[in-house]
Amino acid sequence: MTIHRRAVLAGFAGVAATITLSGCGSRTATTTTTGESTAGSGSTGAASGNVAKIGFIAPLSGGLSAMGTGMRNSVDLAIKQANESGAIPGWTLELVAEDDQGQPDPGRNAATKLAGDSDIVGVVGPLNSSVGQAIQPVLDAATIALVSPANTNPTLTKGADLANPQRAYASYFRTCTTDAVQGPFAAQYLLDNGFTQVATVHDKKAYGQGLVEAFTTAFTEGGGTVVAAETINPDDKDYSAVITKVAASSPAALYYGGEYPNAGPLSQQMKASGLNVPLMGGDGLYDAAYIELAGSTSDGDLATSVGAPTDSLPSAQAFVDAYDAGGYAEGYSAYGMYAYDAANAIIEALKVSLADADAAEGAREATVEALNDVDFEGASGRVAFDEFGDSVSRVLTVYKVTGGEWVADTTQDFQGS
Ligand code: ABU
Repeated sequence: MTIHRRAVLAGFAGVAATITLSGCGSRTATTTTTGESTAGSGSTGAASGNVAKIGFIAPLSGGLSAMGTGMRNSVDLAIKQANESGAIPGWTLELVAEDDQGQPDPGRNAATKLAGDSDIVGVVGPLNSSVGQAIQPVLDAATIALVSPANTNPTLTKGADLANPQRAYASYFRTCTTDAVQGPFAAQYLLDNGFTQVATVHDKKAYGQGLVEAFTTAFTEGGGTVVAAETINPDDKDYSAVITKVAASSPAALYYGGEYPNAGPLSQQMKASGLNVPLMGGDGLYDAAYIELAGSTSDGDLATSVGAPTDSLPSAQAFVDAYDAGGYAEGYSAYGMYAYDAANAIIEALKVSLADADAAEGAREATVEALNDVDFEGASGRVAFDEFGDSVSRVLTVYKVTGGEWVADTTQDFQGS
């Protein structure tokens, strides 16, 4: 697929995810959801020598596990491939995966546990920006590189004052683009398609609130009107009060900041109450689980997500084929490709930092430094980081629920903000 402005894509079906990890192939460590490292069987191509561990933190249980398990499997695949190819002579890589349940406190505990393991040389994760905020200081204090495939809140790299950006943590990088791009991309899509009166709702979390703020700024600057601005709580199940308030403003669409465990039921309850307008959100909605929760009335709902569709992206085909051959029980989901690229970014850095190292712990600082210079063609495209640790990619896709599946509508290298 060629990425171009206003490209129209068809035929993409969202990837369903189920629960259990399927071990496959090599000696590379895989993990339980409690974070205990367990060795698989078979050949690694690097069976002797030193061990260096790559940590992983994401939701492996709870409502967001459909995304987290796909991320974990994709990191597992990158590590297995590195071991099988002998990517780092004299070293075997192992994966230690921890479950953050999508919450800051378990995430912080996971980061503390990983920081205490002297073999850990880098960490992939987390999914949630609010968890990223919690674990950044823990891993930075231990000089451990953290590469997120999925955190999209811009403050994680540029600090709280986005008008005067300063790199927040030297050890933090991400392979996805940010909500400073995603919010305006969604605003432009709605304006281009005649939706000029829009209500917003967010879940008060770092990701949801930040995404709605970025959307609102671009939408109003583009000539749109936000006719209602409401919030929910992440633990809410009944959205009737907020739907009543939003409906009174007669929006043409509702823009939601948050993730699918809330967004799916919100869509379902909106439509059931008679508010039959599209719900649009960001990457936190882009999973088959959203459609399962929202039900049959979700046709026409919209989500943006980072990058081009994995299953039709030529650069991702080797990843998709290897993932399928790996026998994983869960789909790679929205962030598998980005997690795979994040793990390979760390592995590229380790080729430098472990070359002359005697022990993994001594290579932590050099791994962080080497990540600044990483530049390679990954599954998602070019993988490299700017002076803030952000991905150089600004590619995004709009997906629309069509016939009960996510179908790619527009992929764009968005330069609009
Ligand atoms: N961007 C993925 C959704 C979660 C988050 O950033 O918090």
